[in-house]
Amino acid sequence: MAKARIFSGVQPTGNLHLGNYLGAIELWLSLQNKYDCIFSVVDYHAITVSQEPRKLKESILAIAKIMLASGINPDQSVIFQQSALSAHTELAWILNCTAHMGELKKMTQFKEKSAGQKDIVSLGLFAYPVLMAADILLYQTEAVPVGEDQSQHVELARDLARRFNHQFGQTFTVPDLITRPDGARIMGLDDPRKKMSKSAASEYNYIALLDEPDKAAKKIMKAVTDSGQEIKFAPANKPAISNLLTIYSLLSGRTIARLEEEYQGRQYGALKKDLAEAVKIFLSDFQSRLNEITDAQARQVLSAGAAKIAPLAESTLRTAKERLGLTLNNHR
Ligand code: ATP
Ligand code: LTN
Repeated sequence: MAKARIFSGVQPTGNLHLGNYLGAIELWLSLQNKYDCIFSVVDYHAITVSQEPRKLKESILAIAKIMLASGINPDQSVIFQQSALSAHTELAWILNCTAHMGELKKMTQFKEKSAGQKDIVSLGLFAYPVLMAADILLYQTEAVPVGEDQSQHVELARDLARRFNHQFGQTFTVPDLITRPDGARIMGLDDPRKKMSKSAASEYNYIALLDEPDKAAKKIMKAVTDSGQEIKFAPANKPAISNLLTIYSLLSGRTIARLEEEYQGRQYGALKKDLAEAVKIFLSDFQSRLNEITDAQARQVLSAGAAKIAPLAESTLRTAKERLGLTLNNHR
């Protein structure tokens, strides 16, 4: 029996960090054997805010390499560059014409990102969730594994799919959302009330996957802590320590309850020191795998991936155009 299909994407912007890895990539790895997976380097999403062309080009390859080094197997799963397939922007335009301004104005990420750039906010940034819906719906995707911050966008993709199907006839699969069972949301090391983000103002906010391991260990040692002394998981009262416990638990495979027990009666410094060591080991292993992957390999994986899924994207786009009355002949 054919496996159900999942689709997800990462933007080639800045350095990927532990939040992206633990919140999204590790989730993808856990699903790789169960589903047919499509993972995209979503470069059209990246240009919704200004990008330096040379850096963008480097980042596209860098993300493909990170996916490979993380353990995404290109013989099993597809990795491709979004802008290689024009069906994404074509379907996005069609969906733009069914999406409502009001529902897009409610998107939390748009509100946050546009507040950060007061001068010029692109129309693309506003329409970003519709492009994301197009990415998902083109492949008749059954489920979308993402970090919890993206759930509102997946909900919009579901609404747009249902609306189109209802108005024009069955065209798109309505996708489910998959988030980590533990709902892990990794918070900033310098401000544990906001998510860890590569667009954060300070580099002490995040641990980048490409950080020099000793430097990353220093960032953990410098992370803000909460008042009090007890090492206890309580996100509302102790957001900083809870975040460190979450990261440590995910990296070490030990439950938070077990860590609380181990650190009972000990100081914050002891937890930080052990976590810093765990981060160092994780990054050293990860980076040595990454260094084995060449640019040529990454390019080859991206172009083979696009070639493999192009027929499915084109077929869904053709059906959507037919349903809308845009196709003048009967060729399928
Ligand atoms: P950023 O805000 O850091 O620029 P982003 O969320 O805008 O990142 P992507 O890099 O495309 O954009 O995100 C890739 C995946 O990583 C998404 O599934 C997202 O939900 C997840 N993710 C991003 N930050 C975190 C975090 N702090 N904790 C858990 N998951 C995260
Ligand atoms: N907006 C997502 C990236 C993304 C995506 C997608 C995720 C673009 N298209 C389709 C899942 C499915 C983000 O993580 N910032």
